[in-house]
Amino acid sequence: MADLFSSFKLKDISLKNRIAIPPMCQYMADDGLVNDWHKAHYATLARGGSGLVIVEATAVSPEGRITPHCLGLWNDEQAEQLREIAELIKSAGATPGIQIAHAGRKASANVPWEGDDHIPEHDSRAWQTIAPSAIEFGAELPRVPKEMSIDEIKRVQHDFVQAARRAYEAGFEWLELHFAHGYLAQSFTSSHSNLRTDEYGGSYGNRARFSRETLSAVREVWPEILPLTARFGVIEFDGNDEETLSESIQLVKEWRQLGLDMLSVSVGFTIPDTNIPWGPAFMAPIAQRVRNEAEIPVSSAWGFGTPKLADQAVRNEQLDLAMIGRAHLENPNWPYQAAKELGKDQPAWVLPAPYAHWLSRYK
Ligand code: FMN
Repeated sequence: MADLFSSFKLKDISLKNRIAIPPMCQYMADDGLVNDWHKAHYATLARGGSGLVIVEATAVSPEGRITPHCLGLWNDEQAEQLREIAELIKSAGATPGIQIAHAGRKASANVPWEGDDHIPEHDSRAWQTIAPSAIEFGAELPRVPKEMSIDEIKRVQHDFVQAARRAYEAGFEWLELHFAHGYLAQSFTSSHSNLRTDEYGGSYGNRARFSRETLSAVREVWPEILPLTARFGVIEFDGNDEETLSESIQLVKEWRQLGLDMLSVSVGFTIPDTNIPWGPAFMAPIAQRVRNEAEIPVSSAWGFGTPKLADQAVRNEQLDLAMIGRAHLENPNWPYQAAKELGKDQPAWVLPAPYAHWLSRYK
């Protein structure tokens, strides 16, 4: 039976344990470029002992950034600097992953600690947002996006492909497509945000076309031997949940046929008014259902930061990988804490030797 500290193999990549750090935006970049913040941050996280570190949502184009301070992968200079991050993660013993993203109608926002709201249109830092339909998210993101033309759809898909190619060339070994959280791909899928009448709207099959085509095109450039994963909001908690979940599972099956290797099961966040049942590990049964019905390995985040909960989710075959986010911000050596609490032999040795040696001495 697998547990949190069992290894996990996907394609040619073997993770040393089932602890993964999900993408977490730092909002610390300028012009999409890595700086000292990112180097220290990702090295610290990777040295903490998790098997996989996924670099934050990295925009495939300037207008795809959530805020002016998001990372980007739309040019070679950005890729060259991200190479250092991939190397830092790898040299610490973790697998370097990256999430590539387009924020759609949620783009052009202030960083969370400066409001998390849309930058006013007249502000020189703001830019035109794009989306499947000219419908605003609402709440703190009231800006009405421009409805994308077919040419714009093709251009963004091409941007995803180029970003994937650059991610590979920069040394990342695990790619996550951000198809979740109300950003561009998720907003194509949802009838809340997609009212198109062409082949990218209407039926669920049409609304899912954007993600299917993007995934297929990325698979062409992302090596077959490396994991291609996606994060997707399979449920909205808007009262229509059974229908959304079964449509989502159907779509995940199609993605699997197109070359998807694993799904990070998440929440839609397509509309502001929902009833999300926040609580420890609340996504575990939903992730398990996707795992069983779509027959694909899954990970999930949201409240697995207590070691026993994460371990149980793996032991109960609800998750193949447990994504541990904020608990790593609180304690970057969370895997050491988990190893101690779960009674693993020589727990300090989940950390690098210069820490592990001293932590296991003088007992
Ligand atoms: N989710 C993404 O898919 N991409 C992101 O870039 C991203 N940025 C985040 C930044 C921060 C600071 C936080 C706290 C969360 C972010 N999330 C993002 C969501 C996390 O990946 C994760 O789902 C969330 O923190 C819940 O997991 P946790 O309870 O273990 O923290």
